[in-house]
Amino acid sequence: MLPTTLTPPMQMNAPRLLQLHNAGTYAGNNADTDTDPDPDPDAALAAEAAAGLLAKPAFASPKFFYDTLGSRLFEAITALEEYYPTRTENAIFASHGAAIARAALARTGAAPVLVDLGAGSCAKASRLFGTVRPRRYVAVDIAVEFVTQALQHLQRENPELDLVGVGQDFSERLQLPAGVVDGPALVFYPGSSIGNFAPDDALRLLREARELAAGGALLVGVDLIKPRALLEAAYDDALGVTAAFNLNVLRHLNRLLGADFAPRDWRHVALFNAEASRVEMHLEAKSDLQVRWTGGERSFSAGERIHTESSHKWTPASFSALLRDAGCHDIQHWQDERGWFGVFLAAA
Ligand code: AVI
Repeated sequence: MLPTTLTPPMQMNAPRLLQLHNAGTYAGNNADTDTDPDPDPDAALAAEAAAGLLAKPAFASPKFFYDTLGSRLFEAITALEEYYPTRTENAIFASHGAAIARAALARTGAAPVLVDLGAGSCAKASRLFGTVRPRRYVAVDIAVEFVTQALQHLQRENPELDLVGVGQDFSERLQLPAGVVDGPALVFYPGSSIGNFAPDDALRLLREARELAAGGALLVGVDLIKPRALLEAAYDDALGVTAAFNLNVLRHLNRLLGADFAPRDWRHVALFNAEASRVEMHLEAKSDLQVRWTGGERSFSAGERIHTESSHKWTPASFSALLRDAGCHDIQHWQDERGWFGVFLAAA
């Protein structure tokens, strides 16, 4: 896949979009960029999805939540009364944003490169522009079109700011094109998305983020352990929005694999697995059934499940230990009054 250089009219600067599956070389404004093209990303995704369906127990990667409808359903989840993480993280930044920015700059030095992992609409990171004053903003997201639109909008609002978009699935490996980060960086990973990684994978990602930040800092939003009832309600809301978000994976798999899942035959299950310190989401077959897709099939017995997501919950002590294992130091965190969510800052 070739990189795309965007040049919207009537602007001094245009955001650069580097569409990568593997890291290439960043060669400056409006330059062509080498990439290591993935021959057929859809075929690779389909193979990954089919392997998960054939596994025992079956699983589907959480990345299959986020097609267009799934992304909208996730936006809706963040507005639900039961889903506290987004609201609580926003409140922490509203109360402590200036202190967080000061502490971040004490670790990175003035005008760091701000790298936003899973940037989406870029809304959370752009709230840091006024206090962190980055010299470049790098938005990394698998959803290339979405992030492109967000960057074009941001460039109109911030015509002088150097903006770069990188289309990358960093769940496998975080490695940006050489030259994008050319000095101390503040790597920002909000929203408790780090919780969607198993602890070993979270450690791997934090190590890669620390290497990227080199002499800078990491700023990570983390959901904290709390009573089971609160956790389970957050992932099984009364309106059924999270159930729709989970069931939508089946529609996505139908499209991707040519499968014949009937969402009505499945039920949404969310439970807190205290031993593993994670909320799990599953899709459970309501009856014995057979699913077929191009090149494969599988029968599911009533009650059999497809594991679709794990959302790990941490304590301030356990997440600080993870950051230290990743090679970080000078760790500080801010949390809300109830201790439901933490924003962690660590020198890289
Ligand atoms: C994106 N991620 C942090 C969300 C979470 O809470 O684990 C995804 C989500 N799944 C169900 N509701 C929200």
